[in-house]
Amino acid sequence: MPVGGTNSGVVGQSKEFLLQQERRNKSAEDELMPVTTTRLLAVVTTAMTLLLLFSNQPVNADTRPNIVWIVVEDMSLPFGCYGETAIETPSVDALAERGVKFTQAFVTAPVCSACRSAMITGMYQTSIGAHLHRSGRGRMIIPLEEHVKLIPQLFREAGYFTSNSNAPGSQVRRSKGNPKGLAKTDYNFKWDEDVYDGNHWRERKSPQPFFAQYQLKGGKGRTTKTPNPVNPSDVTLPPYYPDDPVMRDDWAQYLNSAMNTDLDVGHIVDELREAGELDNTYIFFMTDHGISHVRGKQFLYEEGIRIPFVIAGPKIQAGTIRDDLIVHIDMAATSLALAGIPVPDYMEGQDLLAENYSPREFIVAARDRCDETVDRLRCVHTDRFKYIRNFYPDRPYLQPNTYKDNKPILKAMRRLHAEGKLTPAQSLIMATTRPAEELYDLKNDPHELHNLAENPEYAGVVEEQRERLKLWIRNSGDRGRFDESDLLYDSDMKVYLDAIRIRKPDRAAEIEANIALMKKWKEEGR
Ligand SMILES: [Ca+2]
Repeated sequence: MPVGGTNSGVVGQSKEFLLQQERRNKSAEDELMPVTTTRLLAVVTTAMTLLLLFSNQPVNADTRPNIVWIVVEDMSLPFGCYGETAIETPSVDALAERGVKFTQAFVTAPVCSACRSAMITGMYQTSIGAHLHRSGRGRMIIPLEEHVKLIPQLFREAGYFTSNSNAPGSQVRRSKGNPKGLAKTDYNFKWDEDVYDGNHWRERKSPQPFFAQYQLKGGKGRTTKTPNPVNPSDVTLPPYYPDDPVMRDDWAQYLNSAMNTDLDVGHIVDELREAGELDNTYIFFMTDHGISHVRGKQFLYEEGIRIPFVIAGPKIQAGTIRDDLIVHIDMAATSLALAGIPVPDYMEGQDLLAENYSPREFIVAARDRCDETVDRLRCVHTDRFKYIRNFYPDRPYLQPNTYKDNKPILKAMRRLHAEGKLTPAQSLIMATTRPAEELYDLKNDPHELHNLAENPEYAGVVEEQRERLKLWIRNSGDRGRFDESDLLYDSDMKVYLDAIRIRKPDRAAEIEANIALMKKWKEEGR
C-alpha cells in the first residue's frame, strides 16, 4: 500500500479495506443465520459509524484529480505537435502525445485582460462587460453580476486548494499589495483575491487536491538567450510580413521564447511528477492569444486568435486529435467537470469531454478597445470561412496605439510602407480605411489575404455569417454594442497615464495625443 503520494493516502485505502471487511463479515454471518431487524440495525449502525468517522476526514479521503492550467503569453502555435519545424518543443509535444490535441482552438479575445477575464469566468468577455482591455482599474470599476463566479472560487468552495504562480524558478515577489505573491491575473472586473489560497500548490495542506495555474511569459520573453538560439536567416516569415532584418530578428527571438516556454512546461511536469501528483493531474496547455505582431495580437486574423490547446490526464486517451471548433473558455467548464464540480448553467464555455458534447458549427471572437485605442471587431469562424465585421470602417486597421507603435516590428512596417517597399499582401494592414466586412476562405487562403466579402459568388456565405453574428450579439448580450461611457474611458486612461509616467515617462505625451485623437474621431462620428 503506498503511503502518501497522491491523494489516495493511507486512510482512504483503510476505509475501503474496513468496508470490505464489513461486507465480508456481513455475508459470512448471513450464511449462518437469518437477518433479523436487530442485526440489520447493528450492521447499519456500524456502517454509519464508519461513514461518520471518515466523513470527519474528508481531506485525507479526497482522491479527486488535480487540475493544472498552463497559460502562455502572446504565442501562436510554434510547437512541433502543431507543425512547427524550425525548433523542437519536446515537452509540449509529449503533453499532446499523452493527451488530446485540439487543432481548431481559438481565444474569444486577442488581448490579455479580455481573454483572461473570459478564461477565469468561463464567459465571453463581451457578456460580462470585461471586453475593454485593461478596464475597470480606476475610479470606475466593473462589477460582475452576482451569479458569475470565478473558476478558482468554484474550486475553492468544493474543497480544492487554489493557486496562481509563474513558471518554476521565477516566483512572484510577495509585497504589501500582493501578500500571496499571486502571478498575473489581469481581470477587468472587481474580484476578491481570497479566491486564491496561495502562490503555489505546494503550500496546500497535503493531500488536498488543487486547482493550480501557471502563467508563463511565453512570447513576451523574446530573447536570444536559449540553449540553441534560432539563426534569423533560417526564419520563414508569413507572406504578409516583409523580409526585413528587424522582422527576422524578432521572429527568431519569438521562436527562442517558444523553446524557453517548452522548458518551462517540462519543469512544471517534473514538479508534479516529483511530488507524486502527475498521475492524478489533468494538465491544460494554451496561450492567451496569438503572437504579438502587426496582424496578430489585437486582431481577429488567425495569427491573433488561433491558439494551441492540449489536455493531458489520467482518463484522456493518449494521442487523441480533435478538429472541432473550440474556444478557450471551454477550459473552465471542462476543468470543473473533470473535478466532479457541477458546471453552472449560466456558463458559456462547454465541457469538451462531456458525453453529450456536440461540436459547434462556428465560434465567435471579439476585439474591443485596447489601451487608448477605440475599436470593435467581431468574427464568425466556421470550419471553412472567417467572416470579420469592422464596426469602425472609417478608421485605419493600425489606429494609433502607443503599446504597438513602439515595437520595432511596427516601426519597420511603417518605414517600409512609406518607402513603397511592401507587397500588396503586406500593404493590406496599412490601409487607412477598412471594409465593413471581410470574408476569407481559410481552406484556400489560410493567410487571409483575399477578401471575398464583395464577391457575388460568396454573397450567401456572407449573409449566413452576418445573420449568425447578429443573433450572437443579441443572444449573448454583447456589451460592446453600446459605446463605452466617457467616464469609464477617462477613468481607465488616468490609470494608464499615471502608470506610464512612472515606467516610461517619454510615452505619456504620445498616449495623450492618441486619446485626444480618439475623442476627436468619436465627435466626428468616424
Ligand atoms: Ca497576453
